[in-house]
Amino acid sequence: MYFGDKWLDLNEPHVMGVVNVTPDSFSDGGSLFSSQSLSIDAAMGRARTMVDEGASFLDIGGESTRPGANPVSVQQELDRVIPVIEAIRASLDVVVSIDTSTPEVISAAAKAGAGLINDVRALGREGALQAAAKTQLPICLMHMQGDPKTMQDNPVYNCVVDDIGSYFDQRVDQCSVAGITKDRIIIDPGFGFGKTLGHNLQLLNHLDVLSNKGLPVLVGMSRKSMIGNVLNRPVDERLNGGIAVSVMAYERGARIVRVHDVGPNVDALRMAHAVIMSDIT
Ligand code: PT1
Repeated sequence: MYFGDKWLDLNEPHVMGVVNVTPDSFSDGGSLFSSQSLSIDAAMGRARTMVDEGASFLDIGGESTRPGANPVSVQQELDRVIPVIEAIRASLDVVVSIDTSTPEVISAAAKAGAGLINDVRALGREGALQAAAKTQLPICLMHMQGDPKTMQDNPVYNCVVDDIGSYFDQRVDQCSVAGITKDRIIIDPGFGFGKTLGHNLQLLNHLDVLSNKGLPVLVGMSRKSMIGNVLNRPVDERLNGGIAVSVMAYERGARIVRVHDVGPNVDALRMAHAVIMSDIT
């Protein structure tokens, strides 16, 4: 699949490194900020390390969407993400993914050189489908039940795997009407977005159902509460559990894994890939 000017073979596993440019990130608590203002140098240092460790994508997000997070203004989001996208494009060989739901940010990020649009609201905001269609870029559609503020208040599904499968069938049709063809769509079940622990574990165990739709699958479980709740560990002690679920997702067909700890995940997935490919002569 082409991500702007860069082609990546999605038969192989790829790691997407998270670069949070929000002061209220769940995993690093805004470590790229000093006195509320974003340090481009700090963000670039983080970005360069992730590329050296083998990241194929860097995901740049200016709005925190973790459970309970507050909304941000369009201007704030633009001010946070655009300078970072430009700096990465100027010096690193990596696909820049823009983690946004805002039409203005989709357009500006594409102009600044982003190669993938990653939207946790699956282009559900007014004008987002049209803005994304215009960029001609691939889109990652993520499933979320409800909105970040309230999504963890008693989420309910008939069958979480089938419900999310049907959701993507519908959403892909709506994208097609807006001019976004299937060959540009990646799907993501949205771990932790309006799902209980049981829902998240079942989704991972049956991820093959989603992979079998013929669309590439991306997953994000790194440091999330689904790991914390099983292991009873705080956010900075979830790497080992994270590696386990990354490999399991890859075995069940996921091809892009969105993580904070790039190096360990790259090693784990390269190893898993070597094993899975061993019968092919
Ligand atoms: C994700 C994702 C994302 N996750 C994509 N984009 C976040 N495509 C941001 C918790 O339960 O999975 N896929 N962008 C981060 N969101 C969360 C959600 C962080 C839940 C933490 C939790 O701890």
